[in-house]
Amino acid sequence: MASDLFESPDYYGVDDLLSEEHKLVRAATRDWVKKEVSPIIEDYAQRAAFPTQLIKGLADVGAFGPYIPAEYGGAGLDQISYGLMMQEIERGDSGVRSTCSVQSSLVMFPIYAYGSEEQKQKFLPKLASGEFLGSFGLTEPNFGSNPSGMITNFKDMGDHYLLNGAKMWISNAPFADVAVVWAKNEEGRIHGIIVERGMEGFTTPETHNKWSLRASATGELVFDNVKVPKENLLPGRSGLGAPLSCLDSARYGIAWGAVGAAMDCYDTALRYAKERIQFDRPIAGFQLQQKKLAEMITEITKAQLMVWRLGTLKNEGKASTAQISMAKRNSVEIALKIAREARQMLGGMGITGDYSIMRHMMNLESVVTYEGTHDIHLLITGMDVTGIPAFK
Ligand code: TGC
Ligand code: FAD
Repeated sequence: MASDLFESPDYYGVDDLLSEEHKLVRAATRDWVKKEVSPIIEDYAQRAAFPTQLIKGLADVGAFGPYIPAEYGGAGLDQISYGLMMQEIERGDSGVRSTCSVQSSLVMFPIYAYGSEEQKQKFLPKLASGEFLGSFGLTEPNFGSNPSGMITNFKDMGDHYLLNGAKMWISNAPFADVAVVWAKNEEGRIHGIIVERGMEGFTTPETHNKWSLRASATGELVFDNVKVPKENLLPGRSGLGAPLSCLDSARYGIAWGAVGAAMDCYDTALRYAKERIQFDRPIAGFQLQQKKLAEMITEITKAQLMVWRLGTLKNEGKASTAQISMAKRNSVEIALKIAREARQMLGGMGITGDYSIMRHMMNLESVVTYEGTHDIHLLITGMDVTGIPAFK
């Protein structure tokens, strides 16, 4: 890939809404992405390889558990800092951001929010330092948008639980040391259970042939009579609301992250358009190209303001599931549209790995699907404004 010349667009002076700490966190993450992610990521994506060497650096910049208190190894930052980190990391690659979303919001968050003190002490510091990589198993082959139908289950065997079933499409699975798995007990109630690599009957086959998120490892979690110690059950919350509350946190990070991918595509297209000469003038001088750029910066500006406001609500403990859902849907939708338009602006060069745009575009096809599809998020907003669920 060409060298990383990224300059962040800020058309409405959103920077003025950030504290000095926010700006420092963003600058540190951006510098790290420019130095460690941009030079290698295209090669890893082309080879569909997971860049494990980034794990330590992600931990060092605080991207594993940014808002988890320092006593458990987290960075103890606020929600806007968390959002800015996800923005900068996804500016580099959605797959690298995925690794952080899963680790922070889908593994560390449920252990922090619903785990016992022993579970927190045992797992959180190692997850924060990157010594452990985690995954989150909710989706099953026959239950994606409708996780309440899951069939993965566990039985109480007296001194342990016996876990059976399978999860599919699980980020980090092939490399994960621990998995927070959602399964039904004998009464059909959903619980979170921590499964550790090495437990007999637990396997994590990798999912191949993805055209999207190629630098993120995806796999299955398969449980064949896995004996799980009773102390690995998350005691603090049960029911579908438990995993859905984790999704709130991860969707919030994605809402910021996708803006980062959009900013990278816009910045690349703007620079290219000013330099690329056709018909004896820069293509940036043609009205049709200016329309594309004008629409991109407008949508990026609206999304930047939306996620900033969502961050302030989240800091105050007031962000609702529906508000987070709207921001996740909007950011990913505008990012995908911007990636497609930006790719066209680069002509033939846009389809190559010399530029980041095509990789972002393909990655965003996963981002628009996971953590609730675009359509499911439309239905969440629809339910919120009408009071009538239209899922079933
Ligand atoms: P519904 O009846 O609406 O709710 C069931 C119970 O949960 C409560 N609840 C919540 N609680 C806390 N936080 C939330 N956000 C909550 N949303 C709902 C709700 O009050 C209810 O409680 P109770 O006490 O009445 O039982 O559930 P439903 O079955 O009708 O489903 C609603 C729907 C469709 C919105 C939900 O299932 C959904 O969001 N589906 C999408 C599935 C999804 O997003 N899967 C993501 C899997 S993880 C992933 O993709 C990771 S990718 C990570 C990466 O690589 O970055
Ligand atoms: P389906 O639910 O089968 O949906 C198919 C289509 O039907 C979609 O367009 C959907 O919008 C539509 N649809 C479904 N229900 C309705 C309805 N009621 N009304 C209208 N339209 C509807 N899951 C995890 O648990 N952990 C992970 O770490 C994880 N990582 C992932 C990584 C990648 C790369 C991908 C692609 C997925 C990942 N997922 C993960 C799974 C992801 O959350 C699901 O793919 C997603 O929730 C959609 O489920 P599905 O693929 O089964 O699609």
